[in-house]
Amino acid sequence: MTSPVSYELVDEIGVITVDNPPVNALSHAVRQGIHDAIAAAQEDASKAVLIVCEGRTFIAGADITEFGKPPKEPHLPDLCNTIEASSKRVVAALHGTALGGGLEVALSCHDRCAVPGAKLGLPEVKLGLLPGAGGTQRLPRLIGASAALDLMTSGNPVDAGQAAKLGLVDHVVDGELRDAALAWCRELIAKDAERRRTSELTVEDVPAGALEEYRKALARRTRGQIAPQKIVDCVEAALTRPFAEGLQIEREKFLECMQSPQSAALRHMFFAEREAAKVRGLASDTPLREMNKVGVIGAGTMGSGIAMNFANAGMQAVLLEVDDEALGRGFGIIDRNYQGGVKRGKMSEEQALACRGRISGTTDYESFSDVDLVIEAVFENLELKQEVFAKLDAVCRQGTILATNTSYQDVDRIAAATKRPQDVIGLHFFSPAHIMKLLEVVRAEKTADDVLATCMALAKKIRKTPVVSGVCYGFIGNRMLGHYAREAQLCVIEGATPEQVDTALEEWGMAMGPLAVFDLAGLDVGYKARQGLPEAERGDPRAFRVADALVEMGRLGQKTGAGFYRYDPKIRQRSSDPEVQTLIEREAALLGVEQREIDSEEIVDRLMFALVNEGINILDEGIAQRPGDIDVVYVYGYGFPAWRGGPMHYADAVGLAHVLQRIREFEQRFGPENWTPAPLLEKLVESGITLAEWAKSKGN
Ligand code: 3H9
Repeated sequence: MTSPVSYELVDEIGVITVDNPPVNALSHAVRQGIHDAIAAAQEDASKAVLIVCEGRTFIAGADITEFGKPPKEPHLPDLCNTIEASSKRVVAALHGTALGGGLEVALSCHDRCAVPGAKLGLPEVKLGLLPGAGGTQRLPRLIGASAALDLMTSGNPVDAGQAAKLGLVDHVVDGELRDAALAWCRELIAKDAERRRTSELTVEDVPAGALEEYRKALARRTRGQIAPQKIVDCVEAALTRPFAEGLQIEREKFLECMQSPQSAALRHMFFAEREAAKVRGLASDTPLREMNKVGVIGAGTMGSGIAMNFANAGMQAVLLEVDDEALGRGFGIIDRNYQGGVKRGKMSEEQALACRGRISGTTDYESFSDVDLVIEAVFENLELKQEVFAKLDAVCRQGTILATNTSYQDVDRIAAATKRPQDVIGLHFFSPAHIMKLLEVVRAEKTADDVLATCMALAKKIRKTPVVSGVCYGFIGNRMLGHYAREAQLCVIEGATPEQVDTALEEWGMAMGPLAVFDLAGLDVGYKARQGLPEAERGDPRAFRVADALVEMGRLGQKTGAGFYRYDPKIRQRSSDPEVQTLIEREAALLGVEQREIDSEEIVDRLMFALVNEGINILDEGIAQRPGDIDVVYVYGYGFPAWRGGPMHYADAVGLAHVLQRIREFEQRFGPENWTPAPLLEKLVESGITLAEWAKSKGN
């Protein structure tokens, strides 16, 4: 097998070229190749060595697919030490994304140059890890402890310009990288510039107590996660111990992270997100429809946010409303969102203006005669949506993709309102639509392959994470949420306070407890959705008694200053409300439910296993393609902690047998209406395989 690393002498410079597509990850063959080339350079006529990569990027990190397999020499930390110890100057030439182990290789080089567009970062924390090839020891020595901590605990990259300011890059090159880097190497040789080994630098001290302060703030920001604090431990070692000892400490902490369930969950999420973008049975060469101009119907919070996504990606967006007043309100939302983005440093004033300039308004359906895609975001009502689609069928040119942003309605029935059901699809955005990453792409019975392929590609263009769902009430996310929401509210009727339920889930890792989420979304949303359903389909009436009563009292959630909680009008902080407690007790008495103490374990298990059980039904019915897709939906759309890997990964992690046992207990205690074990769960437990193994056996 040919090596992915080649070595050649170009005049007096030994050039090491890594060519390991797609991202030049440091597989064993790459490590070996660099190691051999550095050894060769010690013996030949080279005066300096250049490490450069082919393809779209410099080395983007260790090869994650090798994690968990028996490690093979040369190990990456040793390779980095070998590079740094080289008797010949070693220069790294960076382009694309120099990440993780890739940046650690660059840090062990004596000089670094980069093209202006290069991004440099240590994203290990996003995989539940820490930089494990000397990064935690070299980075603070090079750029100072404080900047190093920020870079490593956030995992976010910096561009070449910022990197140069930090001292992470020595030279930003113009023109073609390889030639420019060779020219710079010649300059360094000619100047006989001092060779700097990062490990020999001293770390500038930090003020007393600064690390402790940093730890506390970090703990608040990264609640529940272990890797960020271990990064601080390593930086502390860099500040207080000799380099070699620091490396040892880094190694220990790296291995602890690598073996942690948190890292397993985050690595699962990394691959699940990429898998989710692939649609089973869809040929990779499916032609894509051209997408330049998008129409959006409805300029409420949702429609306005949706339009911004396309404008931000450089596309034209036309917003349609019933009259100018409604359009004005929509543009008001858009302007506030852009101003907020500028204030938070997400974009410059000029960028915001340019994006805003790509959104126009109309009150006339005829304006949609030349759009490539329409997304309908009107009120959740099937008849209304069918009317809208019939109108679109009349005005849009052939080939326009007609999408609905419905959260619940039957996309097949919406498609049937047109004469072109093959062009109809669901594109379910999550609120706030210009921020939330998840996009459920609902494949209806007759959706054409090229429509689906185009929407998946479009999702990437507007920086969303798409997950394909089949048609059912609520699709993947909201169908499962219905079960989670039911248990949250039953816990309340049975005696837990709203605060207790939310705190239990938040301490477990959810971004926000369920009842606080309902208050944020508006209790009237669920209320109206229930009113739109036949009584038999509304679910357990005991579950919604309190929420319905709150709506009838005018307590719609945060927007009215009160819902399950009372809200401080200035800072929107929630506080328990005795009035709600009285209401709960009254409703429980009316329902004949005897209230009792409920502990956090029961609350968490009931909510989580309700999610898991329905998720498994969804898989069994083929609504979701694979368990990882469900995890992506929950992590990117519902505030599920990524470090727990989504509900399906969580079920595998705690053991499906345990999940089934708990569900059977709940069936005994609370009845089979709400608690019937998913048949696939029973089958998997019987055959002793995990959901991940089951998915693999199905070719996922
Ligand atoms: C580390 O370095 C540990 C060290 O500190 C210590 C060790 C001792 N390995 O994302 P894309 C695959 S930890 C293996 O769609 P993009 C990916 O699965 C690592 N495979 O492209 C996908 O495969 P497929 C620290 C990898 O252009 C394909 O490449 N580094 C790796 O949107 C294309 O990926 C990171 O965490 C990898 N490291 O984004 C960086 N990376 O086509 C992780 C990617 O079969 N990577 N693949 O689905 C990324 O952030 C993005 O992939 C990147 C490109 C920004 C590089």
